[in-house]
Amino acid sequence: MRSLLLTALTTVLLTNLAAGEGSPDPTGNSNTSSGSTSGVDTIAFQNVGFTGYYYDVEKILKPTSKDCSCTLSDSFTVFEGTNAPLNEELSIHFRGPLSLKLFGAYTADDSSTGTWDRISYYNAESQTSTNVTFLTHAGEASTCLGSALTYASSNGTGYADSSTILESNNLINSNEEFIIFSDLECPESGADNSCGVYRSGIPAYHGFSGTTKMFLFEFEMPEANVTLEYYYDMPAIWFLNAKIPRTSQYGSDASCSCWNSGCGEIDVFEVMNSSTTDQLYSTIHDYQGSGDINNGMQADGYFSRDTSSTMKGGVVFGTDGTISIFMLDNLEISDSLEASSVTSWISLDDEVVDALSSVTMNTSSTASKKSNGVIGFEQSWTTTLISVMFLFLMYF
Ligand SMILES: *[C@@H]1O[C@H](CO)[C@@H](O)[C@H](O)[C@H]1NC(C)=O
Ligand SMILES: *[C@@H]1O[C@H](CO)[C@@H](O)[C@H](O)[C@H]1NC(C)=O
Ligand SMILES: *[C@@H]1O[C@H](CO)[C@@H](O)[C@H](O)[C@H]1NC(C)=O
Ligand SMILES: *[C@@H]1O[C@H](CO)[C@@H](O)[C@H](O)[C@H]1NC(C)=O
Ligand SMILES: *[C@@H]1O[C@H](CO)[C@@H](O)[C@H](O)[C@H]1NC(C)=O
Ligand SMILES: CC(=O)N[C@H]1CO[C@H](CO)[C@@H](O)[C@@H]1O
Repeated sequence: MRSLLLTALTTVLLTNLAAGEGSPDPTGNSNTSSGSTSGVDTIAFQNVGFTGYYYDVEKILKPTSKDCSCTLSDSFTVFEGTNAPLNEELSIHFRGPLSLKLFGAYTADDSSTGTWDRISYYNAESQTSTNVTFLTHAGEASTCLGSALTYASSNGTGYADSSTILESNNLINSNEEFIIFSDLECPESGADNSCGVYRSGIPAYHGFSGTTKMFLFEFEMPEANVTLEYYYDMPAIWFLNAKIPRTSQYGSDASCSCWNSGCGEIDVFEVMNSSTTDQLYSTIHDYQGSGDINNGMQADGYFSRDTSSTMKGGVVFGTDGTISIFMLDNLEISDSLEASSVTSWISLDDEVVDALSSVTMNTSSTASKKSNGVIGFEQSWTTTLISVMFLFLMYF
C-alpha cells in the first residue's frame, strides 16, 4: 500500500524517447497515473533532504537473554541538508536470488562537474576487492536484536572469522543476504556518533557517507528454484543507515534500531511481493513527504527484472538533492568517471524536465513508537517539495 501523500506529490512522466524495436509503447509519448505497463530506465527522487531528527540506540540490555531489550537515547541526532538523512553513512544490502559481479562506490565534490573517484571496488571474476567488507547475519541469535553480524564467508551467507572476499560464483538464494561496508573500522561502540552504539562482538565498519556519492552494480537476479517461506524470489539491493545493521536489522524490539524514527533507508532495486517478481521498485523510507515509515515513498515506476542475463545499474546521490536510480547496459565501473558521463546516463530530456510540475506542501503528523514502554515520541516535519519523476528510455 502506497501512501496517499505520495500520489498527491507525484508527477508521472513516461516518455518514449526513441521508438524502436522492443518498445513497449511504439506509438510515442504516454503516461499513466496508476502504474506503467513496462519498466523504466531511470527513476529520480528530487529535492531529497530535510531537517529532522532520529533517536539513536543508547543501551542494549541482556542481548542474549529472552528478556533482552534496548533503550533509545533521550537526546536525538539532528540531520539537515541536501539528501539528509541519506547523506549519513549507509550500508549496502543484497538479498537473493542474486549474484554480484561488480560493485563500485564513488565520491565527487560536485555531481555536476569534475570527476567521480572510485573509493571502493569488488570484482567477482578477477577476485579483486578494495575498501569493501562483506558481512552477513550469521552470528548469535537474539530475540530483540535478531542474528548478529559476522564476516561473511566466501559464499556470502556463512560465518567467517575474518574479512573474506566473495567467491566469483556468489549466487545467494531467496531470503539470504550479505552486506557491504567499507574496510574502515568503527571506533569503540558509543565512542562517537559516527558509528554510534553497536552490538558487542560484531565486526563494526563504517558505511559510505556524504551528500554526493554514487554506487554502481553489475548483478544477476535469476529466478528462484528453492521454495522458501519468506521472501521467495524477492531479490533486492538496498541501503540502510549503517547504524541499523550494527544494532538490529531484524529484531523484535523497535528500540534496538534508529530505523523507526527515520534514520533512513533507500531501496533501489527491490521486488516488493510475490505478485510482481519481475518488477524492481525504488522506495525511500524516512519522514520526508510521508508519515508512514513502513511504506515510505515509493516511486510509481519500476525497472524490469531480467532473470536470464546480467543487469547493470546504479544510484547517484546528487549534489542538487536528486537521487537518480538507473539501469544502463553499457555501464562501466571504472576507477574514475567524468561527471558529464554520469550526467548523460541519468539526464532527463528537456521536454520531460519542462513538463515536470512541482508541488509545495507542508505537512505534519505524528509517528509514535512505543517499545517495551521505553520511549514514545512525536515527530513532525515539514517537507517543502518532493516530486518523483521517471524517464522512460529505450531499455530493451
Ligand atoms: C556457505 O558457507 C558456510 C560456511 O563456509 C557453509 O556452512 C554453508 O553451508 C555454505 N552455504 C552453502 C549454500 O553452500
Ligand atoms: C573507504 O571508504 C570509506 C567510507 O566511504 C572512506 O571513508 C575511506 O576514505 C575509503 N578508503 C579509501 C582508501 O578510499
Ligand atoms: C534456477 O535454475 C535456473 C536454471 O537451471 C538457473 O539458471 C538459476 O540460476 C537457478 N536459480 C537459482 C537461484 O539457483
Ligand atoms: C506488489 O507490489 C507492487 C509495487 O509496490 C504493488 O503495485 C502491488 O499492488 C503489490 N501487489 C500485491 C498483491 O500486494
Ligand atoms: C508552510 O508553512 C509555512 C510556515 O508555517 C507557511 O508560511 C506557508 O504558508 C506554508 N505553506 C503551505 C503551502 O501551506
Ligand atoms: C500523452 C498522453 O497520453 N497524455 C495524457 C496523460 O494523462 C493525462 C491525464 O489522464 C491526459 O489528459 C493526457 O492526454
